[in-house]
Formats: sequence, structure tokens, C-alpha cells
Amino acid sequence: MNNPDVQPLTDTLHIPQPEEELPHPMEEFLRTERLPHIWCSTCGIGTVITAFITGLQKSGLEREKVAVVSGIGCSGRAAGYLRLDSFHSTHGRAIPFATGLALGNPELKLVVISGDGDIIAIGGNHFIHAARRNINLSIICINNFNYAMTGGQAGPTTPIEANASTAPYGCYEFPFNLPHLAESSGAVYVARWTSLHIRRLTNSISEALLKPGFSFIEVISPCPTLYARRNRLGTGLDLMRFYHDNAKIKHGTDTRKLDIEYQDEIIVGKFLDKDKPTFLEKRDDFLKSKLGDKFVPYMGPKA
Ligand SMILES: Cc1ncc(C[n+]2csc(CCOP(=O)(O)OP(=O)(O)O)c2C)c(N)n1
Ligand code: SF4
Ligand SMILES: [Mg+2]
Repeated sequence: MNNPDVQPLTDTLHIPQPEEELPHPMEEFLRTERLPHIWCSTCGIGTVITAFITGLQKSGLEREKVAVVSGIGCSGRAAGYLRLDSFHSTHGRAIPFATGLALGNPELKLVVISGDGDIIAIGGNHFIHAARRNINLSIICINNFNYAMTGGQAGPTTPIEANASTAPYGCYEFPFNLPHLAESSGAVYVARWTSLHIRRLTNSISEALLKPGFSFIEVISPCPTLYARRNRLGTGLDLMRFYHDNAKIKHGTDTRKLDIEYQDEIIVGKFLDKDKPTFLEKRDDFLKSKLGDKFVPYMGPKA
């Protein structure tokens, strides 16, 4: 029997017609005019972008108050595809570039999205000093264990035994344990996920964005074209299966125990979340204690 108080479902539901073009749900945050992107099929970087956009939406931060900086590399292309105040800087210099923005406009939340080579090799010195100072930056380091863009060279996260174009018999250098490097340099928030852990990565990104100070998220990500091909590890999908079977969630693990051995267990989770004055808070408190009323803190460009 027809009830006049009940609206028919067809009146409330929008049923798309085949000829109708639906906007992508993330279109608002993507520079669609720059698509198609450069990344290979089943590369993990796109997943990180999805997690970042969702994490940003979840954080509730106003997009005008967020800026993203990348360096150079496949991962370093991230900023260029994001419809935010986003900057594609030079190799290894994303952190000092972002630091300048953070100090120039303390209202901004700065995010650096870049690769293991960019952030930890050529940019390694900037990384440790920004962490030491507790600059208000969130770092998302996409670790694919090699310099992908330039042909698969070994870098500071390549595991011992892994083959690379500069390590044809396998890599024999000790790699960095990134969560431990971040914590021991002064970070206040440290997590590691893989690009399979999209929901957990999204939540971590959202938490890190809301955390004042230097936060660090490592994302282990497939590079099927170079790292996986050289090491005969299969496609991106095979690497995702590897993460599924070998990544173990162990929140709160002592970061000294987070080394990654070649094709072995990968411990993921949130390892550190603590409070400490940021660089600007510390500077202002310190100078106020020395100068008293003579000290006038810098409040940003609008002050
Ligand atoms: C000053 C300088 N040195 C070297 C290069 C060449 N270069 C471009 S990207 C890159 C490595 C990028 O590796 P990573 O950050 O891990 O990014 P991926 O491509 O693996 O995502 C290098 C060495 C450069 N562009 N500028
Ligand atoms: S070379 Fe590797 S990291 Fe670069 S886009 Fe292709 S799969 Fe991704
Ligand atoms: Mg890399």
C-alpha cells in the first residue's frame, strides 16, 4: 500500500546514468590537469597519496593552512599532483624549504612527502637537524629501498643482500633504521606502515598532522619496475602479498629493534607519540625568559 508520508527511494537516491561523468571523490585535492601521472602500474606511491588526502580530510585541518613540499624522485612527484599549496623543490631540500615556510608562517602545517633517497641520503643532514629542533613538520617518507627515478641505485635504506644497479652482487652497506633515526634525532611522533596498510596509514597521517612538532611516518612501498624486477620479487601485487604475510603490527616496539632485513619480517605500527615544545615554542619561551617584556614574538605575515 502506498504511504504518502514515505518518499519513494528513487526520489532520494541519485542513480548515475551511463553517459554521466561522475567526479572522482578526491578530485578536489588533485591537480587533475596534470594527469595522467608518471607512476608505473602497481607502484605504491599512489596509495600513499590516497592515504594522505583521506588523512588530511579526517584531520579536519583547513586546506589553506596546509602546505606540502617534495624533493626530487618518483616519490618527490607527490606534491605536484596535490591541489594544495604544494611545492616541488630540489633534491634533498624539501625539509629546509618546508622549514622556511613553517617559520615564516607559524599558522601553517607543513608536510614533506618524498623518497628514502631524497629525505635520508642527500637530505639526511636536514632531516636530523629538523628533528633535533622539533620543527613543526610532518614527514612522510616513501621507502622503496632504492633511488628509483634514476635507475634503481642502492641508497641508505637498501637492505644487505638486495640487488641494485650500483650493487650487482647485492648491497653490503648497513642500512638506516628510519624510525630509530627519527626518534634518536628528536622526533615526537614515529610510525611505520606499508602501502598495504592503507587504513592504518591514513589514521597515522591524520594523527601526525594534528601533532605539533616533528612527526615521521615511514611507508614501505613497492617499486615493481626497478627494485622488484632486479630482485625478481614479482609485481607490485606480489609485494603487497609479501607485506600481507610478513608485516607484523607491534605498536610501541623499541625503535632500536626495527631494522629491516632483506625479504624478512617488517615490524609496523606506531612506536612513539610524546609531547615536547616545538622549535618556535622553545625559542619564544627562552627569549622571553632572557628579554622579558622587550621580547616581541614573530606572529606570522598577517600580524
Ligand atoms: C643534486 C641532485 N643530485 C642527484 C639528482 C638525481 N636524482 C634525482 S631523483 C634521485 C633519487 C631519488 O630517490 P628517492 O628519493 O628514493 O625517490 P624514488 O625515485 O625512489 O621514489 C636522484 C639521485 C638530482 N636530481 N639532484
Ligand atoms: S620506477 Fe618504481 S617508484 Fe618509480 S614510479 Fe615506477 S614503480 Fe614507482
Ligand atoms: Mg626511493
